[in-house]
Amino acid sequence: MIWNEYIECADRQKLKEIQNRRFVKMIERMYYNVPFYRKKLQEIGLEPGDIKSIDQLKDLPFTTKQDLRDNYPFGLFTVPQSEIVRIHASSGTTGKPTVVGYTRNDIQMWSEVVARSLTMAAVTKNDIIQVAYGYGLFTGGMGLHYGAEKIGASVIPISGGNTKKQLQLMVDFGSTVIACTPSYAAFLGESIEKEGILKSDIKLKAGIFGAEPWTEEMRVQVEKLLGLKAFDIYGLSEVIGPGVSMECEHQCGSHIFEDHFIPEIIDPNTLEVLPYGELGELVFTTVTKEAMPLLRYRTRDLTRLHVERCACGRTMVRMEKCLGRSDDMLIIRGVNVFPSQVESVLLEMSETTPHYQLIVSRENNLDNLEIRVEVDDQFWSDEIKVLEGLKKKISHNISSMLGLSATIKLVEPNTIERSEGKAKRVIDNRNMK
Ligand code: DLL
Repeated sequence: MIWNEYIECADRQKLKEIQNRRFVKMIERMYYNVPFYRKKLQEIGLEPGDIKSIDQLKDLPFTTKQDLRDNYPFGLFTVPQSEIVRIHASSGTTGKPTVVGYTRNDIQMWSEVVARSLTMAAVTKNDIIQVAYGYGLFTGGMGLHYGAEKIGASVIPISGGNTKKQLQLMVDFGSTVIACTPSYAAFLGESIEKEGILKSDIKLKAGIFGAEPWTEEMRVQVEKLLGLKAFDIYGLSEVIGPGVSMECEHQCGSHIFEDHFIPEIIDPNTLEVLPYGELGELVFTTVTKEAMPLLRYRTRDLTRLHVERCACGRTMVRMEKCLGRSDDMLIIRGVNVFPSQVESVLLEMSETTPHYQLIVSRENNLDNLEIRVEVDDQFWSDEIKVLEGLKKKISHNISSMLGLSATIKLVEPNTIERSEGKAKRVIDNRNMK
C-alpha cells in the first residue's frame, strides 16, 4: 500500500504553500532552460522573481499541443539529453507525435502517483495485476507497470490484445486486478463465455480503467461482465501518463494529485478561469516534473472540479468523469454531441451492447448522424418487426437526450470492430468530401 497521508489529506492552505514553493522553482527552471517559455514570459514582461504564488497562474500564458509540435522533438526539455532516461510519445492522428521525456526522478514521481492510484483501488502486494494497456510509446502499459511494482503487486506485463491468452492467464494465474481501457474490458468480458470459461474461475476484484471517456452506464456493464469493482484512472502523456488522478472507493470523482499537478478549469472560448463546479476545459501546470514541465497545458478534456473534502478523508480536488474531449465533440446541425451521451442512452437499454459507432456525413449541405448499434445476442431477431420496434425505441431515447434526430442502424452481435486500446467511436466523413 502506497499513499501519502500528509499530502493527500493535507489542509488546503498547507498544500498551497507546498505548491507555491514548487511552482516558483519550476518557473525558474523553465525560464532559464527553455527559450520557448522564456520568450512567452518576456512577452508579458515577467521574470522569475516576479512569480511567487499559484494565484498568479491566471495571468500566465497557456501551452498547447501545437506548441509541443512546434518544439518537436526535444525543444521543451529543461535538462540535457544525458539526464533523460525515458522517452514516450503519443501517436496523434495527424501530424507529428507529441514527445515526452522523463528524468530518473520523473519516473520515480510517476511510479509514486500510480502507486497512490492503485492504493485507492485497494491494490496491495498480495494482488496479481494483469496490465493489458499497450506497452511501448503509449504511457499506459509502462505507467501502470511501474506503479504496481512499487506497491509490490505481482505484475503480468501482457500488454493489449491477444484476448484468448488474456483470459487463459487470468484464470491460470488467478489475476485479481486488470488494467486496460474500458472498451477492451467490455470485450474481455463478453469473450469469457465464448472461450468456454466459467465466471467462477475468474478472480478479478478490481479494474483500473481509463485512457478514454466512459460513462457510469459502462461502469455497470463492465462490473457485471467481469465481476469486479471498476475504477476510473485518468492521465495524459504530456502531463506524465496515467496517474494524474484516480477514483477512491467512494467514486465521486477522481482525486488529482495536486502536489504535482495543479488543475484549473477554463472557458475554452474566453480562456477565463471558471470557479469550482463549472464545466469547462481542464488545464494543468506541473510543479515537480524535471524533464518537461508544463505551464498551463490545455488538455481539451471537458469536466468539472470539486473541492469539498471526500468521505475518504482526502482533500485533493476531485474531477468529474470527463464528458469527452472538445475535439471529439461533434457539431451536428448546430447541436453539440459527445459520444459519451450516446453511450449513456444505449447502455441504459438492456437490448444493446457497449459497442457502437457514430458516423457523420453531409448530404446537400445537411449533416446526418448515423448511430451503428450492436444488438445483444439475446435480443437479436430475424423478425423485422422486433428489430423495427427496437430501432424506434433507440431513436426516441437518442432524440430526447440529444435534441437531435439520428439514423439508427442495428447491426448483428460481434460486427463492430473491437479495440484493444482506445476505441474508435466516431467516423466523421464530412471533411473528406
Ligand atoms: O491515455 C494515459 C492513460 C493511460 C490514462 C492509461 C489512463 C490509463 P494519452 O494517450 O496521452 O494518455 O491520452 C490522453 O486520453 O487527454 C483524455 O482525453 C483521455 N483520457 C485518459 N484517461 C481518461 C479517463 C493516456 N479516465 C487523453 N477518462 C486525455 C476520460 C481519458 N478520458
